[in-house]
Amino acid sequence: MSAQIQDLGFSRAVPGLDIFYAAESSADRWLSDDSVLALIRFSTRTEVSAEDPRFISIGLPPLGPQRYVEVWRTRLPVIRGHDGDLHYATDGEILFGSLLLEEHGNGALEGAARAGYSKILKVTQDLGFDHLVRLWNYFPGINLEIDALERYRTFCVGRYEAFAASGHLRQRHAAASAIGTHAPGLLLYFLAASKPGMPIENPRQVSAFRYPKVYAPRHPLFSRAMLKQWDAGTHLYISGTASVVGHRTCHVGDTLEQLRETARNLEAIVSRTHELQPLALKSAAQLSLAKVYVRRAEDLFRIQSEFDRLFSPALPRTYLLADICRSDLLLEIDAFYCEPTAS
Ligand code: 3EB
Repeated sequence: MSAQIQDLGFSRAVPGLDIFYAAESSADRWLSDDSVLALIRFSTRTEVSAEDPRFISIGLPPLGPQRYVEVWRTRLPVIRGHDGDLHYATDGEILFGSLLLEEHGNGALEGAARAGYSKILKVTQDLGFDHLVRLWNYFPGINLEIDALERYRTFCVGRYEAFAASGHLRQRHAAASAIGTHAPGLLLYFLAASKPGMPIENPRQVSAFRYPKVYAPRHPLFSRAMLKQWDAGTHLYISGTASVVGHRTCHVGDTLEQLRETARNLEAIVSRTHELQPLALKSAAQLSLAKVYVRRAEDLFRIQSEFDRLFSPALPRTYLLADICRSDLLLEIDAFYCEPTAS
């Protein structure tokens, strides 16, 4: 009992699930904590652990001097399990799951994406967590053209086919990111819930599931953000956001202008959220966490100082070397917000 009280004293004053960055050297200590739902490492390899479904590593090399792990911590004891190669951990309300698929040869990505999503849709239903809240999609060579189709577009086809085959096309779409890694393996991980969240679109952008077919032969299935009321508090999960207005890429070749346009998109999502449900969140500077995906390492310093100016130097963020799903996009940001509990 006293250990529990001490433990609560340590944790931050936030409800339900807390997502934060911690020093990489503390990773093992966090994994020994039974209320940790997930621990994400950024490195040169994409891997999952056969022994611990909470651990994943993404082949996105961190940029800059700091080395962080992303820790997802709940307030309740976590139960772990797996269904075949889909690993999961849950505190009863929130399901964290991950799946690492191998591609065997050219042309295997569509099948891997379809198989991965079919598995996710089936297992989440079997476990009673029918509602996908947030999805991350990571795979290498995202802009490579194979058989006249860019791999991102091939991925979109496989994902779409899985949703179509399961009769889920009309369902609310989760918030998502689809990012190119620098290591082999298609890694899918997600948050799911037994009750739905509220999808949010960005009025400055055409919804991705209505993009013209030039961007992919099958629509990308995601919403711009998902507002989720957990029993213990409200979260906003913002999808990968880039310099896209309408459906077009803006500021081709100009990293800082792309960052400014991305900031306008994030502010638009925050405003739209506020219209639907007034939160303490009034500007993107108040977001709890951001991941900044950077295509060219040499852009890092310029991005860092402009990010501090546009948002806040106090906004916790990681910079990761990544490819973005359109070859003309030089950066993308995804973000998380946790509404502070009323005191
Ligand atoms: C865009 O605005 C950028 O296919 O799951 C962002 C987030 C993007 C998710 C996905 C794609 C995806 O269209 C691309």
